[in-house]
Amino acid sequence: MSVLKYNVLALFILLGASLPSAAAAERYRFIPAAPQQVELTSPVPLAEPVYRVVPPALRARVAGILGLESPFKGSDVPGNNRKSIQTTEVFVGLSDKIGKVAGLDLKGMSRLGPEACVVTFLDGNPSRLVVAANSDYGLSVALQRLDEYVDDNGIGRTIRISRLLDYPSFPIRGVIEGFYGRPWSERERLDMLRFMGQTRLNYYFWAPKAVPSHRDEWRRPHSSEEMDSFRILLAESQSQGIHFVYGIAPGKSIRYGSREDYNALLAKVESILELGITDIALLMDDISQDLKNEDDKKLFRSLGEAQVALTGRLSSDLKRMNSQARLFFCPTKYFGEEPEKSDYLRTIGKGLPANVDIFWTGVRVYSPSITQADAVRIGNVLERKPLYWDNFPVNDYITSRLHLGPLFRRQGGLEHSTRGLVMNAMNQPEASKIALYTAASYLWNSKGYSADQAWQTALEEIGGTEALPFLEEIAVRLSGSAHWPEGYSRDLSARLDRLRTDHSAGNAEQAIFETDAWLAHLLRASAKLRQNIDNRQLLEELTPLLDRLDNTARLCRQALPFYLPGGKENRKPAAAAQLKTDLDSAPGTGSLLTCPDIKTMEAFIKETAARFANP
Ligand code: LTM
Repeated sequence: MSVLKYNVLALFILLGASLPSAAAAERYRFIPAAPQQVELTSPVPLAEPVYRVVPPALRARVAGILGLESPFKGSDVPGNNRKSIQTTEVFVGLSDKIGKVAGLDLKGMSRLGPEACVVTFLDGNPSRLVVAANSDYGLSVALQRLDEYVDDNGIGRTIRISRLLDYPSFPIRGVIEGFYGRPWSERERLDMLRFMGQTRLNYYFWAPKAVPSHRDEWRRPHSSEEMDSFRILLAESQSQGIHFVYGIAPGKSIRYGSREDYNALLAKVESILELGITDIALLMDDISQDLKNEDDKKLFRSLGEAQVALTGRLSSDLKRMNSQARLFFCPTKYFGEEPEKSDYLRTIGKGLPANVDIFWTGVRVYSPSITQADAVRIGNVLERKPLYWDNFPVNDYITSRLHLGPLFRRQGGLEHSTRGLVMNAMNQPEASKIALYTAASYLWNSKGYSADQAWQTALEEIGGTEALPFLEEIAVRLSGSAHWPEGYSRDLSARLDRLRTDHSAGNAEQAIFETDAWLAHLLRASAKLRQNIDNRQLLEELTPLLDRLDNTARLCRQALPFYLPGGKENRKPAAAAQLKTDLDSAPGTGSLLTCPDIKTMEAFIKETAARFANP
């Protein structure tokens, strides 16, 4: 009897609450990362399966991967044939049960968290296959992995692993609809939940700043349409194995000492609990750092004290109303390099109940990197591991740019010092999926994460294979941000600089020729993307920026001949002035916070017009 020895990755945080059941394992399409541990072998033939233990709900799925059960069930085989008929005994189920039935020590599994699973041969013997997990969700992961590593060549099945151990790096792998501006529609939310289920993201936070009943008019009860929508979203979340978290942001106007305000808040949250939503987030970001209300100033010494009192009370009332209820909290100060210097944060850390998760965006609002050192530092102040509200790929502060690059510079192993990461998305849900896919990959296996690899897969999964090379090129051009400074090449500025220098020396032909070819290539990529992309929603979201990119690239090409030596016929002042007129009349021009290449082109067109319109 072999005892599995696990390389347990430091301490694992068990989720406080039970997982929603992953009802339809079949629905999950991919795990966006490599397994935590896998021992690959050359393909081992699998004989016809004999199912010893398989939960009824999973039988069809297991048979789909390993084949229908053999009619010869081991000891049932008639004596003479006994040796000649090979079967593979298959054990599938929850770890404690399988441990007992198969005589396998799976106790170490519990330290790997509720989503952990193992696929292994018993005693290294390929005729006995064990697939075990700590939960239904873990079983759906295990079967997906099995499917990945079992091949059917038409004659028989083979398996390419001798042992696999898998579990997500982070217990909380989330998406927050926590941005300003246009909220997602119900259809978009449902679609996002399905995508999250597919990519193993497991927490969705409903917190759209622009929805009045979430923030500005938080006292107002939800309309019946809103309640119906929550029901629908909750049902989809549950079927995808996702925790649906309801956010409420009363901070702009709440009077912390007011019984009336507290009751309004509690009534609102109670109505949500009644729907079956048990995860609640109290969000106090982007409000005054000081107490404003005169009565509050008399009752509390600071904003921190007032929020501690409110959160403590809400937390215990929630628990009283529903023992499964959990609370998340976003503090008013939620980023910084020296958190220990903040009295407010120390008050929050000391005062909030230990089971309340507290958000932190990192050293900045948009943190270019998140390291273990930062996490430990804020963790010491908050007296618990922080939960990162990662402001990527959100673009509400820079609406004429899309963040289409991968997640970068989140340290491998960060899970040892944090509860998880919750990604704040863009107003464009479909375009967000590129970054979210890469985040899902990091969150599943932080140490094995390759931004580039995950990004390539994301582009292909989301845009389709045909569009891949064009989407990649356009993503690079349309992105560029603190998160992805290396994402866009500085090709264009360098080319235009050379063109200016060569123009002064009277020999800009080559630079003009090369820049024109570069712009033509860009325009071709844009056209090819439009032709080849099969994701219509993504195209719709990209179109305003693609139009702007195309328009500026065309005008930029028209500007180039002005720099030809001696080409007076190309330097008609009216034509130069027209460039500026055409640029100004194009939709979107002027919003400065756009992607770098568009900015560079717009500046060049204006410069050309100014230079040649009044010779
Ligand atoms: O980041 C937090 C905690 N709050 C807000 C978000 O709602 C907003 O979407 C982002 C990006 O602009 N910045 C914030 O400060």
